[in-house]
Amino acid sequence: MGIRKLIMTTSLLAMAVISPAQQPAPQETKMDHSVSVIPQPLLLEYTDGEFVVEPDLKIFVKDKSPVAQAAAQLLSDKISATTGHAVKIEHSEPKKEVRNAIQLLTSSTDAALGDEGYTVSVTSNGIIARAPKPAGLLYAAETIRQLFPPELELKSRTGTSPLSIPALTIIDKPRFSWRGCMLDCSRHFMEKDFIFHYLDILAYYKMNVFHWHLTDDQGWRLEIKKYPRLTEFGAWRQEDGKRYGGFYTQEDAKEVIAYAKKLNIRVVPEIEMPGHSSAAIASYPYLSCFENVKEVPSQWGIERTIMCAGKESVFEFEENVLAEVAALFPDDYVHIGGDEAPKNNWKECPKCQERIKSEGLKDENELQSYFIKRIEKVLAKHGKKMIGWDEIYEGGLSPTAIVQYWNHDQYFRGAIENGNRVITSPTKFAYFDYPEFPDPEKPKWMRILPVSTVYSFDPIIEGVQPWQEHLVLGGEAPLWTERAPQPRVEHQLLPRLTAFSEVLWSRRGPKDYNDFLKRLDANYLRLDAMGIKYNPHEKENRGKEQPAPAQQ
Ligand code: TNX
Repeated sequence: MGIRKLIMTTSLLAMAVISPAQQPAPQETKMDHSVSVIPQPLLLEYTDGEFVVEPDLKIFVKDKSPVAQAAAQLLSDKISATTGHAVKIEHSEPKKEVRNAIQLLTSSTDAALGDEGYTVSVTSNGIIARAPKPAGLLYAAETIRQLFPPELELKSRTGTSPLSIPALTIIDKPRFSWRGCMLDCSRHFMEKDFIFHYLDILAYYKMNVFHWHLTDDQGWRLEIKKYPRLTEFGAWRQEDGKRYGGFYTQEDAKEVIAYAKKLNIRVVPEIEMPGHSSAAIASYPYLSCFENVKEVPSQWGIERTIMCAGKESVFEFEENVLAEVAALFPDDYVHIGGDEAPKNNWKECPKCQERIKSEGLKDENELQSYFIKRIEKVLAKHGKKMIGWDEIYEGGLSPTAIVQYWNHDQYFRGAIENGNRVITSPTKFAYFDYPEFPDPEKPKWMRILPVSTVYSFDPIIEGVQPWQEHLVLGGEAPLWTERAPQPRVEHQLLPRLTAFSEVLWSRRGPKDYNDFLKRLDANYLRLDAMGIKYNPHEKENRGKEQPAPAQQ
């Protein structure tokens, strides 16, 4: 790096580490080309010249971690496919200055970039990415992918023009550490290869949490060795007179976890309780109060029958299931659902009423809180932290539970006031099962959620005080799949994920939706090249969106 660039990089870095509120807008002084990156990097500055890939391009990566290696492999695969020349990966740092190289370095970087930050410097000599941690190198690689022309994303070579990138410097790091997408694999089973593809898309937009909704009323999807009927019976339902469903073996789950790990994505499994549990109850009817559910439901909605909170055998079941889940999933977090649990049965069940009495509880809401708190202790024994949907607030919240806010503003506020940590997923801004534009095939109760509304979201919701901001871990976009079987998932996810990723990654402050749209247009070309079937409505109906609702 020349001295001028070094000085510039150092001063950019100094700007990058000052607090977000003080940061000036990203500088994009156009030279002869321009690039479009989503999510928007913290700082991007063009310099002189351009880097042109030549046939003997090499990638250097010394760091042996799976994430750093995956970053190198990703670039090698893409550039090799597009240019038709195999790009070699050297597992070392070059001894002296090299030409025509991409270097991915974890040495001599600024620790202020944090666990996921990185810098990229493109000159006519090549590309140098630096990051304190391997995750930063992966995000540098994902950014570099977007610096190249869209042809990079084609599966095979089509053109003969050389690949090039304008000379520039990027300094980047995320605003939030929790950047998630949930995929409901219960309402519709998603094949393992599709999950890999979904993870690739998440990583492309620098998302780092895959919340895997594995159980619900309409199907139990994870093999549990102690309870084989959960998947022999509970993973299947009748649809159009046919047996329909599927499940993941524990080996499948391990493959998904390993694949995600290379992409710096944590996998948070969700095992629903005490509601949304009909598939488990149909497999083992003793789990309910009245043993009256014997079939896996094939209709949507909120089921009245939930797990019994009076029987010890139910807690024994959950303990055994969670022991296998905790052993399988290495991440610190497990999601236990906790949403939409109608209390009708509990009101009538002698065992539940007995529990209310013996534990000195006021009502069924406190019984739910008793249930959830007991489960949290089970998870803690396995070293896991518990996440639940915002209804876990009802009847009393434990101080250590993490609340996923989706629908109840008062529970979000209450949780923050209590000092609980929160993940934001409000239906108004983050529900990717809702339609982007009016769609007669979707139920009327679903709001319309256009890209512009997603873009207007801020996880630091109005009213959160500066001293409470650290409690907001970030956000997640839930993709429920009652109306989105596998072939429809890309359509629900994109382009809204582009906006959501920018909400979670990019700097705080006034947003420029028009600038985002310009970058989105460039991004559509990449998605086209990847063959992704995103929803075309935004592109075709731009400007006709409904205005965004108030944050609360
Ligand atoms: C509510 S969000 C649910 C899901 C449905 C979804 C449909 C939440 C915690 N529960 O069971 O699939 O609405 O939008």
